[in-house]
Amino acid sequence: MKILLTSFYDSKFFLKVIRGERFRAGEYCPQLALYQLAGVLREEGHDVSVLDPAVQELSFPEIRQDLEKTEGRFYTEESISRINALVEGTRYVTLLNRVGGFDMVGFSANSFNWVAVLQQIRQVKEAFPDMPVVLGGVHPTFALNHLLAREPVDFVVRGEGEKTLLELVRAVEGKIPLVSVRGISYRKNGIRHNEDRPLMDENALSALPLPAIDLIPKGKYLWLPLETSRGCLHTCRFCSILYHNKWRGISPDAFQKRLIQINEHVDHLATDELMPGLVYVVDDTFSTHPVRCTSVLRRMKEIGIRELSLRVEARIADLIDSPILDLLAELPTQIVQASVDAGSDEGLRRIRKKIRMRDVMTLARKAEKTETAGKLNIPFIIGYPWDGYDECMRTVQLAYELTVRYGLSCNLNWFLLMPGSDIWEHRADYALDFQEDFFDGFGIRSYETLRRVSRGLKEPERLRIIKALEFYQSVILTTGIGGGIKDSELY
Ligand code: B12
Ligand code: SF4
Repeated sequence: MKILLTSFYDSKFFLKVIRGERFRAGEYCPQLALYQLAGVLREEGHDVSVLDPAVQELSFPEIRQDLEKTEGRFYTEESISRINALVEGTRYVTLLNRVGGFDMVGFSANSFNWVAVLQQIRQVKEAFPDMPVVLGGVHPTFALNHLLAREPVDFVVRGEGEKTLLELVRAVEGKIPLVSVRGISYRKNGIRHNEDRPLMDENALSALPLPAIDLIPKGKYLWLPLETSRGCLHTCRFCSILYHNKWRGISPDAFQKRLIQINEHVDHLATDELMPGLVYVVDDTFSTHPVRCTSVLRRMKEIGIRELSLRVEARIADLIDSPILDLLAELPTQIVQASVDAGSDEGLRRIRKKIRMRDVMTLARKAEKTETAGKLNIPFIIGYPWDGYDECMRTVQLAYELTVRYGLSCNLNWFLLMPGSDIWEHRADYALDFQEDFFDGFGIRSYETLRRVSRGLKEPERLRIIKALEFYQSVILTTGIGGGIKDSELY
C-alpha cells in the first residue's frame, strides 16, 4: 500500500509567521513517530513517504501583523482570534498536491500541534473525501471521542502505533477484519473502540526496525531524535505521556544499532555556527533503571556521537546515587533536563512528584562539586490551580537560588492543562471548565486562559509573579549563569 505520513509544528510556528520572523526548522526536532512508523511500514514492503513539516509549502491568508499582549506578555483574546484566523486560513499546498496519489494518509499529533494538524485533515478530506485518514499520537489517544465525533477522521490509533498501524493497513487492504485490529477506534454506526493492544515488551521494542532516519529532509534540522526507552514508572499529576507506570528500555545492543544509524546520518543536519547539532534522546525518563542507563551511556562513550552534542531527560532521584551524571559529564552533553515542577515539599506531594526538596538540594550540591551544574536544566511549573501567591513565589525563589548559588539553569513554565493528565481527569474538582475543543484553537497562550487555570491567584498577584519571572530571566541573561536560558515563550 502507498502511505503518506505527516504532521505539523506547534502554534509557535504561526506566531513566527505573524511576527514576520524567519522560521528556522533548526529550532525543532524531526518528529520521531513519523520516521519510526515509516521504518516499520517500509520493512513490511509498503511504499511509505514522510511529508515533513520542514518541506511543506504553505499559503497564508492576509492578516494584520500586530498582536497585542497584556502587561504580562500573554496574548489578548483579540490577538488569539487573529492567530486562529491565520491557522484556519493556511493552505497546506504540498500536502494537497501530493496526497492524491496515496492509498492512506496518517497524521501524528500532540495537543500543541493539533491546532494545525486538524486543519490539514479537514483540507485533505475536503479535497479527497474517500482518502482513508488515520490519526495517532498523544492528543488523538486522549481526545479520541471528541475527534471521532466531530472531525473527518476514519481511524484513531491509540497509544503505541507500530504494530497497530501495520494491522490497520492490512484491514484497509481487506486482508483481515477491522474488528480484529487491537488498539484502534473508528466510526461505524457510532464510535467503536476495539480492544486495547498490550504494550510491546522490551524485546519487541528492541527488535523494532530502525526508524527511517534517511527520510529526514537534508539541511533542515539541527537535532536528530533517538529513542532508548518508553514510558515512566511515575504518575506526576500534570503529565500527559502515553505510558505512565510502565517503562521499557531497549537493550544496549539495540541502542548501539540506533546510535550508529544516527552517526551515519549527521550529514542530514543543517549547519549553524551558533548551535551545534544535537542528539535528542526523546525518552520520557532516560535515567530509569540506572544500571541500564549507565551501560547505554558507556556504549555511547565507546561509539561516540561525532561532532554532535547530547540532550537527555532524567529524574533527579536517579542522578543522586548513580554514576549517570559523571558519565554524562564525560560525553559532549549539552543539557540534562531534570524536572522538579514545584517549589516546596507540599507542592511536590500535591503533584505526586515522588521527590523531596532535600533531593533537589543534594543534586545541586553534587552538580556543583562535579562541575556539571552548567549542563543541568531544571524545569519548574507555577500556577497550578491550587497554587497561591506564596507557593508561586517560593518556586521562583528556588529557581533563583539554584541558579545564582549553584549555577544550574531553570525553566519557569506556567501550568498547562493537558488532556491525559490526572489534573485534566479531575479538572471539575478545581472548577476548570475546559473541554477537548479547547485544543482545536490557539487559546492556550491567552491571558484569559491563565486567569481561568491559575485560579488560586488574584489579579495583581498574577502580574507580580510575571514580573518576578521576568526578573529571573534577566538575571540569567545578563549573568549567563546556567548557559543563559531561552525565553520560555509561554508568557
Ligand atoms: C521530544 C519531545 C519534545 C521535543 C521535540 C518535539 C518533537 N518535534 O517531536 C520538544 C523539546 C521540541 C518538545 C516541546 C514541547 N513538548 Co514535548 N515531548 C517530547 C517527548 C519527550 C518525546 C516525543 C517523541 O518523539 N516520542 C517518541 C515517539 C516514537 O513516540 P510518539 O510520538 O508518542 O509516537 C508513538 C505513538 O504516539 C504513535 N503515533 C504517533 N503519531 C502517530 C501517527 C500515526 C498515523 C499513528 C498510526 C501512530 C502514531 O505511534 C508512535 C510509535 O509508537 C514527549 C514525551 C514522549 N515520550 O512521547 C513530550 C511531549 C510530547 N511534549 C509535551 C509538551 C507539553 C511539550 C511542550 C508544550 C513543553 C513546553 N512546556 O513548552 C513543548 C511544545 C510541544 C510541541 N512543540 O509540539 C507533552 C505533550 C502532551 C500532550 N497532551 O500533547 C509530552 C507528551 C510530554 C509530557 N510530559 O506530557 N517536546
Ligand atoms: S513528569 Fe516525568 S517523572 Fe513525572 S510522570 Fe511525567 S515523565 Fe514521569
